[in-house]
Parts: sequence; C-alpha cells; structure tokens
Amino acid sequence: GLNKRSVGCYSTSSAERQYIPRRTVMYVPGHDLKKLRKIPQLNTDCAVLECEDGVALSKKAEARVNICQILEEIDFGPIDCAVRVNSVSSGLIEEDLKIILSAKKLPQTVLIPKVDNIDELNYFTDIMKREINRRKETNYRPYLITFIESGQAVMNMVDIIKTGLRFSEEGVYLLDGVVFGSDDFCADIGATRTSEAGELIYARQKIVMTAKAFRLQAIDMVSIDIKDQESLERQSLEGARMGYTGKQIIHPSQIDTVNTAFTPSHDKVEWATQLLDAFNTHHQSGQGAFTFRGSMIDMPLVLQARNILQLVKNIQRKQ
Ligand code: 1VU
Repeated sequence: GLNKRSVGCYSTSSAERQYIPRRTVMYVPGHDLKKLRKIPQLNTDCAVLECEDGVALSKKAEARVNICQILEEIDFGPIDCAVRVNSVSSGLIEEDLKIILSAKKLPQTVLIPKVDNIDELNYFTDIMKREINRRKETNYRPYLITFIESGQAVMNMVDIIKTGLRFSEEGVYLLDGVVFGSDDFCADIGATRTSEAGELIYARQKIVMTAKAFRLQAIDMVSIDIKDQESLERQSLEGARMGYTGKQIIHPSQIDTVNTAFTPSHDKVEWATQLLDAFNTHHQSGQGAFTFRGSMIDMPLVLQARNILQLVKNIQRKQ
C-alpha cells in the first residue's frame, strides 16, 4: 500500500474514513434561497450553507430555517454538504445547532469558525452531543472542520486538534480538516491584507504544517476580489504548492480556477508515474539513489510522487 504520508490521508484511525475532496469550499449565504438552490448546478467539491459572517444578524433566524429546508429539498449528489455555524463567542451557536441538528436530513460536514482555544471546542462538542442524542437515530457522525482565525488560535492549534481528535475517537464527529481564516486573522493581529499575502506567510505555513502533521486537510484563505482571476490563480497555485488541499471561495466564477489549481496537472501526473516506474526498476536491482530526467532521485522524491498519485486517486473517486 501507499505510505502513510500520502496527501490528506488520515492514518491514526480506521479504514471507514473515506477521503472527501474539498478543493473548492464554497460559501452560500443561508438567507439566500435563490443561491442555495443553485448548488446542484455548481462544480464545487464542498458547498457551505452559511450561518456566520455571510449572514447579517437580522437574518440569522431565516438562514437557519432555509438551511433545514434546503438540506431536505436538495440532492447534493457528489457535493460535500456542509453547514458553517456561528462561533462560540457569538452566543449564536447553540441556537444554530439546535435548529440545524433537528432537520430531517443532516449535513455531511459541520464547520466551526473562530475556535481560539480548547474551551470553545469543548463547549461546541457538549452541545453537539446533546443535540445528536436528542434525535432517535444514533449513527449520525459528521465530519468536522475547524477554523484558525486569530493569534491565540494559531498558538493553541496543536491542543485544539488533539482535543478534536479525542472527541473523534469517542465518536462524536470526525475531525477532518482545518481552515485558515485569513481576514479575521489580519484583523486580530493588526495586519494589512495585500494581494501578495506576504503578511500572512508565517500563519499560512504554520497552519498547513500543523494540519498535515495530524494528517488533516488544510483549506486555504479566501480571495475576496471576485474580479481578479489572475491573483486567484496565483494564490491558489501557491496554496497548493504549500501543501493546502483546497481553498475557500465565495463566487461561482472562482470554482474552475481553484479546482484546477488543486488538481495535479497532466505533466505532474506523468512525471510521478514515470518516476515511480524508474524507482521500481532501480529498487529491484538494489540501487538507492538514481537519476531521472537529470535530477537525483531518492526516497523523499518517491514519497512526493506517491502523494501526487494518491491525490489524483482521491479526486477521481468522487467523479
Ligand atoms: O445568474 P444568476 O442571477 O442566476 O446567479 C447569480 C448569483 O445568484 C450566483 N451566485 C452564487 N450562487 C451560489 N453561491 C454563491 N456564493 C453565489 N454567488 C453568486 O451566481 C450568479 C452571478 O452572481 P453575481 O455576480 O451577480 O453576484 P451576486 O451579486 O449575486 O453575489 C455576490 C456575493 C458576493 C454577494 C455572493 O457571491 C455571495 O453571497 N458570496 C458568498 C458570501 C459569503 O457567504 N461570505 C462569507 C464567507 S467568506 C468569509 O467569511 C471570509 C471573508
């Protein structure tokens, strides 16, 4: 089998876990039924039925009701159906979970924003347990994705993930990924956001590294300038090179560019396939390092090539 370092794979538990590709994680505001009904026509990997920042305070109640309706009404097909609830600090999360977890059909994935410390994750998990237990069926176990959006959250990330994995082992949910909430992060530390994102480099790299250290997916920052396809493509390719598995998006025009950037190119797949063939040949003849297309190849490159092919397999499984 493939090495455990394969991209996005979770190694500590269970064959039951299926890899859910989330190259594109697209927000659809919960108050907007017209946009919500568009979801099945979109080629996004993950659709986020949004309760948090995309919804005004005066529309929160309406958004919850719409989301319950849409969960029942829409066939999401291959799209990962996710709900982003409000943060613990907003005071709105209990009501979000009460209503959404009483829907006839439940989301496959729950996103929880602005998790700054383990107390907030504990509080959320208590409500999740209570509301899931309230239902008759006991086998509901969503994927969970947490957001890192502040200096405190970056510092506490390891503890937050370990706590989430402990609850995952208990069976409450399956912690599956981490999102970098770059705009709130900038506000929190007093940074000024630029298109080049140099001000974000430390947090962006720390978050992907930490997520991957625990074999979790890492979802990169949003590009809010909807018109600027060039910077979207540049940022997406950069995120993919850093190890991110996907990116948050806000508009249908961003889907194709981002899906493409997070899918290994034809050339890259060919390179990886041929490199592994060459490796097998050299390996059988007892040779360690060898040259391939003019470069020295040894185990780290072989592992990277395997990551690429595993990633393609994960994406293809969806189609
Ligand atoms: O052509 P049609 O009229 O049939 O459809 C429009 C529009 O409805 C649709 N569309 C979307 N459909 C689903 N999900 C979306 N997010 C979405 N956005 C647009 O596409 C067609 C073209 O749209 P448009 O160019 O006329 O755009 P609108 O003026 O309708 O909408 C623009 C905004 C920005 C309001 C819209 O894209 C949106 O609501 N995006 C998500 C906002 C959000 O949830 N933000 C919070 C998360 S991001 C974050 O917290 C970090 C900053």
